[in-house]
Amino acid sequence: MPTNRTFTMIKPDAVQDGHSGAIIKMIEEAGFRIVALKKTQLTPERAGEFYAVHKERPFYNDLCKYMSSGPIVPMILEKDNGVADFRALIGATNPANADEGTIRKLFAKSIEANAIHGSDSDENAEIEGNFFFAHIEQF
Ligand code: IDP
Ligand code: MG
Repeated sequence: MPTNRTFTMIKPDAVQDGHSGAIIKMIEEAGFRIVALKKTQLTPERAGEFYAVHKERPFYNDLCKYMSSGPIVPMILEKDNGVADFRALIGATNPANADEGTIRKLFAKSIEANAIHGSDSDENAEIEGNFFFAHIEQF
């Protein structure tokens, strides 16, 4: 597979618990190059925009509240087969179902507070990366 980009963010629970460094280390050791990175915080409205695809789901309001509850660390990453390889590195949405050694197995607290996001397609990776980093001239 050619090199491609994915988008991730370390979620408020993992940042609050001081796991950002350990998670970034796992990401780099798995062969991802960090293209862009920052620490920021979403408003509930911005979180709602990011997760608009889930707005009919019962967990949507709670998710927006949780995702705006503290700082996050969004990143654009690059690697061969980046989207799929990153989903494998983070593990299943529900940490109870996540494989041993995955980021969610190690750091997630619950199906909602599950430590980290990973894009599900090349197309969404580009949209999500632009959501946070469109103002950067070159990345
Ligand atoms: P993903 O992050 O593994 O792609 P999605 O189904 O896209 O999972 O859901 C987006 C986020 O919404 C999840 O990462 C998690 O934080 C939250 N979420 C998903 N399903 C549930 C649920 O059943 N209850 C509460 N929160 C959920
Ligand atoms: Mg998803």
